[in-house]
Amino acid sequence: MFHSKKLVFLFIIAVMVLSACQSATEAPVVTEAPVVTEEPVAGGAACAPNCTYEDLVVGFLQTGSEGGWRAANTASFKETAPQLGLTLKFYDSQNDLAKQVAGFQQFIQDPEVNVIVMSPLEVTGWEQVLRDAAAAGKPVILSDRRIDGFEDLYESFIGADFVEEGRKAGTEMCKMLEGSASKNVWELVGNVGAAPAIDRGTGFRETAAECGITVTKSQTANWSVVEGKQVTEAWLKETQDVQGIFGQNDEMAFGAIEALKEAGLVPAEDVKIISVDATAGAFQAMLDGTLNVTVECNPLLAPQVYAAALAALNGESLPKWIPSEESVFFMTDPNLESIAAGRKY
Ligand code: GYE
Repeated sequence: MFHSKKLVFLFIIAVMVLSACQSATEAPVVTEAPVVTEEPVAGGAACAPNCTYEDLVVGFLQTGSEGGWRAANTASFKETAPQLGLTLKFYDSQNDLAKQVAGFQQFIQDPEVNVIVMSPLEVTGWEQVLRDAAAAGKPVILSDRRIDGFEDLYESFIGADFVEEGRKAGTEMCKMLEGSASKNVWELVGNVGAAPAIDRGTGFRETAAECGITVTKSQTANWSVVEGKQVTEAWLKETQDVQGIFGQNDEMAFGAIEALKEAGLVPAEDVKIISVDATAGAFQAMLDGTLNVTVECNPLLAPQVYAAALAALNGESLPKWIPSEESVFFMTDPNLESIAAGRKY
């Protein structure tokens, strides 16, 4: 009995991890509905424990449309829903927390929606709506970004280990600044209060400290090229004593690259640059020789998230965190061109 339950559980995890590994370069994988366990715990839905994707109506609260990563993430949800046969209600929070909370309340009230999926703009501010969703019998799945606490009020978080992404960036910056007389690094940070902004900074400082790197400047640039450029320009007016720039996403690093060029510095040579996301734009910048390293953050999360949403609708228990599989890519990789050609985003 215990043995077969464990097998079913491991099967669900295997499906989710597999879809994560394959998704970076291929079309979203259509995953099979999870197998029902022998003693299912009935979910709130009338069809549980035998709900199928056709029964699933997902209310998805997206952050907004702030860049390449987000566009790929949104496309993953919009493309995969019709492939699986589920109904998607998509809400664009326009990077406004109040709008995202209002959208959450709308989905609680919407009689058609039976599972709520959210990419939280910030790590706090969710207690009340999570309690209201629980009272309404609507399971909640977190996609892409975690929140602080209240694990008992959502089914699962599917997304990256942002601290580990930061650690990877710190480790690579150490390697590039080896032997450098000074190791001053500037950090372009994501929107204040967002999990990737907080965690990537934590992870970067952890490994960067091991080789004596000092983060001498750090400021939000809200994931944007324009603000990434403006912030870097302002810093360059103060000093050019910088050996590395850590852009918490590709777009902010692109802005820094432009600012360095206009200041007469050579990006990726005079100043080493590392970004996070590994979007197509980052591969182009590496092929152009202006970006040294990009740490992947996988946006193609929809197959895993929808599989988890269906499992939740059927009242099955899920691991609280399902991390996505990710790599690191280098300007110096001899196969960079063919790697770039094979990527979906
Ligand atoms: O790194 C950034 C986007 O939440 C992981 O949000 C995501 C981040 C991603 O704006 O480009």
